Amino acid sequence: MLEQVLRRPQRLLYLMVVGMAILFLSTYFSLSSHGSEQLRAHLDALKSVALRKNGTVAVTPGPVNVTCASFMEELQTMDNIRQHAVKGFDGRLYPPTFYPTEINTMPRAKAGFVVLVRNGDLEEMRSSMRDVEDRFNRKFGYPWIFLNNEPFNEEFKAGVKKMTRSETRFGLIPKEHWSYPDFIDQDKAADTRRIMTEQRIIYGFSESYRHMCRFNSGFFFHHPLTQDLDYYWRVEPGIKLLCDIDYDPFLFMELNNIKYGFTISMHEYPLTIPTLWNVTREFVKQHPESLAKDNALHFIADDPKKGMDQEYNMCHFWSNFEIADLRFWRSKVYTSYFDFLDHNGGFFYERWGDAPVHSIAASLFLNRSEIHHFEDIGYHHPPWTHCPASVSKFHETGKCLCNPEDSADLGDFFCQWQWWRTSIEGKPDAA
Ligand SMILES: Nc1nc2c(ncn2[C@@H]2O[C@H](COP(=O)(O)OP(=O)(O)OP(=O)(O)O)[C@@H](O)[C@H]2O)c(=O)[nH]1
Ligand SMILES: [Mg+2]
Repeated sequence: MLEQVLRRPQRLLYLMVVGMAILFLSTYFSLSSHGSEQLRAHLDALKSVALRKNGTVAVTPGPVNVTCASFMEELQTMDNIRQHAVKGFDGRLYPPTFYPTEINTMPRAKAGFVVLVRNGDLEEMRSSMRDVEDRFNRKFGYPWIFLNNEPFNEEFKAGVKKMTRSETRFGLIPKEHWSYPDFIDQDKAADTRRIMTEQRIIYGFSESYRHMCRFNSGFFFHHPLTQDLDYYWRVEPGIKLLCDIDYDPFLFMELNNIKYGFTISMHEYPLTIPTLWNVTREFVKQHPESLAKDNALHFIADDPKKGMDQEYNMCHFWSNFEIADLRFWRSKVYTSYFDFLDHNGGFFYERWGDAPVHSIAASLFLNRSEIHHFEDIGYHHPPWTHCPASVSKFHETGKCLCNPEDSADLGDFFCQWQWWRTSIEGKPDAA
């Protein structure tokens, strides 16, 4: 070998070039934490270049073709379609298949669905995903991030993966985000649960419900799997989407500088939060600069002249649906507020929900313009529904399957008119 190289020194040059190339490639993929994903992404990119050139590629098995927008433009006549048709599993000719996410070449926001869920909720979760995918995500391809206080089992992972073509992530919640902090007196917490059980307060008996509310109030936005996201959409098992969503709500948030979006608002049960408002007022007294200049206080308090010197009217955004900006929850003002509440102990000594905590924070620390009611997103979480009002925009157009008369907007229990009186958009037109 050495002799051969010495006889022809140019071979040494070839050997060095090949060696350097191998070294470069292996360093590139091993240094990156996502080496294999990057490799796959590169291969996918190469594949899509090939697709753009060739128009369509048959993927076996079955009559599945992949195509892109420019290729679609060429498919104008039956002859074109026949040319590009593919023989399917049954021997029939199939016109090219298209994936809406690929045709939609708009940039995406740094966003995803964040779901807190138990293994036992698999079927309800799959049902929620079916709606979210069909009504929205099959056109946009945002990832699903599942979080749990116990490890997800293989059945759950396989079951939800089957509901989407998008990326799925599965995260375990760190112990310190789902347990008693050392400043909490656990005997006192147990006493509260006993008293609230006697008083038949909803979820008053439940320890896990309190951990869930505390986690949703203070920690999900710190989870490592959410760190690359700016926006999230909270999805729960067993919900329904009732209207097509044909635009990207995350980009909508970004375009309009919106930090918090909701669909349904209602009153909280006062017995679950006896001291939350007083503790909040104490926080604001200590941090007056935390109040936004044009805040939405009028949503949560009835007299605009009285500022913080009045009672909380119990209105809150129903947080089982949220499209919001994670950077707001990670901000100094919100994290200081959460820490203040947490040290007060009301998540355990009372039964503070994440809905009033999020809602009070958004209403005080954000400007009105930074909060949005997604009037156009028809949504159902048992037992309540939001159905868009405008017949001409949402019902005669075939977008929605719901009855505006069933919408949880009016009636004393709900807080939609408190929002309309506060918001910049006001009440939507029913025509
Ligand atoms: N992993 C995990 N998720 C939970 C637990 N408890 C509740 N969740 C999730 O937390 C969210 C809220 O819980 P829910 O039980 O729906 O509470 P809720 O919406 O206030 O009450 P419902 O009206 O009964 O739906 C849902 O996404 C649940 O899947 C729990 O102990 N572990
Ligand atoms: Mg729920």
